[in-house]
Amino acid sequence: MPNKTLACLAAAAFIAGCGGDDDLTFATLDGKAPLVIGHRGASGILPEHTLEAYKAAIEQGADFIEPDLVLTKDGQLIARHEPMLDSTTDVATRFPASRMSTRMVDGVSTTAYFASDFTLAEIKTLGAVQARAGRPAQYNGLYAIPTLDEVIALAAAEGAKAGRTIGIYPEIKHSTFSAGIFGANVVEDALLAKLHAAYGNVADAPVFIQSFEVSNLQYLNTKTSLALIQLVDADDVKADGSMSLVAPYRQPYDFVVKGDPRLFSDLLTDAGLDFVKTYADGIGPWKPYLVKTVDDGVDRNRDGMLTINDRRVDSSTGVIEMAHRKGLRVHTWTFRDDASGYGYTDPQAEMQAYMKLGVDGVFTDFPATGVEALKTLR
Ligand SMILES: [Ca+2]
Ligand SMILES: [Ca+2]
Repeated sequence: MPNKTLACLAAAAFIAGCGGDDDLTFATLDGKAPLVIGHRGASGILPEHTLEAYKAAIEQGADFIEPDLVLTKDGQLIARHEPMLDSTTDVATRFPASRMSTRMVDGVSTTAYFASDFTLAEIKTLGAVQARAGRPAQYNGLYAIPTLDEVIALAAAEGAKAGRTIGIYPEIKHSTFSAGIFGANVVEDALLAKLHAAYGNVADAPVFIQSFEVSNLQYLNTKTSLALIQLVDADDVKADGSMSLVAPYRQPYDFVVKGDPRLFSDLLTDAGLDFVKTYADGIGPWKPYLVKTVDDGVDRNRDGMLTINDRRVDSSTGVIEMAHRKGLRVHTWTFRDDASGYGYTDPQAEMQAYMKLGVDGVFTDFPATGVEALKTLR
């Protein structure tokens, strides 16, 4: 091994210019470039969780596409961020209000059109709509809601076309809620049946399974060699830069049900990461968990107010380094061109800051920005 490479590997932090692009050394767990993960597809430009949005993410250069998954009434896995169809589809224009129901979703009483009350055939009559204000709305109603099978087929076909492997990063949404309707581990077993058929039951498949809950990942760990990622949430960042933990973003919901007092933040301590390591291959913390910020009195986004969004990112909180010492990957979220960057006004510079700290992957609604951030990282 050339000395130059050795010197690069020996450095604790990201090193630039170690012999050209091919030899760039990253502070990631495996030393490879961090993954750019198309969050709900290229959801910044097209309605989220549609084949069109995933295809756009691949065309923009994403390494992985991310389908969030819920079950239909007839037990089919479809890509939706919530078990409710209201905010991301035109269901209210196609079905009467009598098809709505009221259910407890992670402790919150919710009246909505639930995917679990509709067959796949019914859901296939819906059109996806843009969920976030300020994003292009001209595609509303044009694209169908895809099944997991269709997402897997798309990744394979587009990967073959592009000559590279396109991974998929499925998230099981609201596992406890789903178990209450369909039975314990029904959604987990349905997911594994699809993934094992498509990719095999192997650790190096281009697949990560993610969840905010813990027990379902522990269950999956007994059933699969596929990589598992523990997501770590919070509800907000306080004015002093510390994390705010308020229900339902205070604890994994299965912890709430079981009376386990641990908070999301407890999963990122030394002991918490040791615990996660017993069943998962990595963590997916919300990005403010990873960086220390300071208030230096500068109105960075020039809106006349000093808020959390103006704080300067100072350094790592140590979570990335501690996770890496334990052999855990760190994939963080969500990077958006059109939303608060917690200390950054340039979305590309923001992603680069996290890449330099050593994150193994970034979830972004704008994969092109992530690809460009990586390309110009020095
Ligand atoms: Ca997700
Ligand atoms: Ca400001």
